[in-house]
Amino acid sequence: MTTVRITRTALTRGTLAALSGLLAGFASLAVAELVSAAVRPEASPVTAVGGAAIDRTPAGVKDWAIRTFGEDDKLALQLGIVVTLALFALAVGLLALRHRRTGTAAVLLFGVVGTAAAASRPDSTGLVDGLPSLLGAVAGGVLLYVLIGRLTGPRRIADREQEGEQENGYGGERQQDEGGWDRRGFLIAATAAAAASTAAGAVGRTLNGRSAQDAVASRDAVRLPSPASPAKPIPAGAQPRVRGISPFTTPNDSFYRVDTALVIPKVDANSWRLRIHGKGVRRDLGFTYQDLLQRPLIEREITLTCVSNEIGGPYVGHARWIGVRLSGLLKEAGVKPPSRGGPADQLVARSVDGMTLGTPVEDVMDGRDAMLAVGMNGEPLPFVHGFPVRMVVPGLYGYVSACKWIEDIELTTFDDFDPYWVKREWARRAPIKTQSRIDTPKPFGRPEAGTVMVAGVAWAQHRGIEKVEIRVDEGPWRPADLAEQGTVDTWRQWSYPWKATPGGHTLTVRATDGTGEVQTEKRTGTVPDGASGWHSVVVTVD
Ligand SMILES: Nc1nc2c(c(=O)[nH]1)N[C@H]1C(S)=C(S)[C@@H](COP(=O)(O)O)O[C@H]1N2
Ligand SMILES: [Mo]
Repeated sequence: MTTVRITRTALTRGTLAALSGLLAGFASLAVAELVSAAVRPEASPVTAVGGAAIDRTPAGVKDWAIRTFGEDDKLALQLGIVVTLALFALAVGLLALRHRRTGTAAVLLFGVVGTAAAASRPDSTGLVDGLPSLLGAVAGGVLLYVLIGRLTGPRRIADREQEGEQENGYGGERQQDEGGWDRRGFLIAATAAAAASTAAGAVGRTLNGRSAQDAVASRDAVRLPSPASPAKPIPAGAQPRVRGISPFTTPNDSFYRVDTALVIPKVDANSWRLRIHGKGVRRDLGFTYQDLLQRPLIEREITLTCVSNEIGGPYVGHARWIGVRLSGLLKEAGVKPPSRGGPADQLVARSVDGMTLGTPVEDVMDGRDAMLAVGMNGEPLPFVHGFPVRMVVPGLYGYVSACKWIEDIELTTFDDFDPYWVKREWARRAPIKTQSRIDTPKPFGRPEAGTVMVAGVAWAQHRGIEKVEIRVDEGPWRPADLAEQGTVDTWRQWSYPWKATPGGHTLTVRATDGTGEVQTEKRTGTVPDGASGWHSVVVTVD
């Protein structure tokens, strides 16, 4: 009987200690969230540690994460961090039951990790960024110390208390009086801590949300001027009427998103500034958002593609962009492309979240419609797509051209500076490879025998698409019907009425770009400069 009681008490205390650890972890995060409202939302520990983790993720793993979790990759990462933290917190609670000081020190150690991560983020505003993690850890450490104190009394009293337990059952008044295994005290302290932490976390969340309100208001106030140079209208024949094919224009809310931002930057357009400076710049230039809107704007149809897009993958989208021609601004700053003797061959764009992207100066100034975009499909840029201003350069993968939340343009050389992705195994220069994708039928689809419409998209931005061909099983290549071309900077839709016969079949597509080059069959992965190979779909015809 006694043995059973003791075991049960030990078990309960162990459970409560683990719970204390969890509670301390929760309190740490909640206090950190509250403090981050006074610093900046990005300084909260999960965001900071997550950001640091993203930066240290090898290209292959990042690619795997994008493949596996898609655009939920960041959610998956944050969940991963929280689950890991929770497991550690449980362990630290148990440790603290045996060694109260060591357990408390472990909590503080986590705080140091968070503090270091936050303070060393590329967009960090300095040591203050470490404050949320630091104060959070102190709060968690103190809480753990106090809670464990309730669970452990001087040994003798603890022993006596176990006897008391036998007489009294659980939660007897006496235990508290003896100051030992203070169950009621523990429960009161734990409940209070849980309530206070929830409140602190909620207030922090709300305040962090509020700091974005100015940015939201500034976006709501934007009226995009009509462009001085409108886009060539999309030909009516650019969009074949085939069910299951991607729409020519991708709506903003379904446009793919790829970036490293755990918290989407909410930039107030009223305080936004852009600087242009660096090698070969005769005079530094600075612009406000209004400065840009007052310039003659160009409007262009441009298809964007991510280098992480696999064969047949979804990271490609088309939009109509409005913005300021970048070459014009560069010329005003006195910049010359290398072909005309300019000393800078790389343009490095920096975003408010510390991202750097490097673009060949030659490409930006060769007459293509490289722009600082302010509008996407008729509205100000959505926050996820870079409000207030982003770069768009036709023909180059996003990671070497499409800087979102841009705030700085520096002219430099490829020798002198490696931007973010280049430091992570990706190529310095990355023109978009010719690609084609079967949108319909879907892989492992079961179309009925008869005429089946095979259709999809092909892209080779800035070269254009000249031909798309389809192959059924190992049969001959046959030309697909090409929809009208938007421009060389847009993708092109195609369709092919296939006389489908019952059984399993493999459909394969390949495109030929505007220079006459046929899309290569050679399969390569996305690292370092984009995937190549043909897209195939296997179907069973009923
Ligand atoms: N600031 C910032 N800009 C960025 C990125 C980023 O991580 N941070 N990712 C780039 C990449 S890899 C791509 S493919 C495009 C994607 O733009 P989208 O999310 O608007 O589709 O943005 C580019 N611009
Ligand atoms: Mo990308």
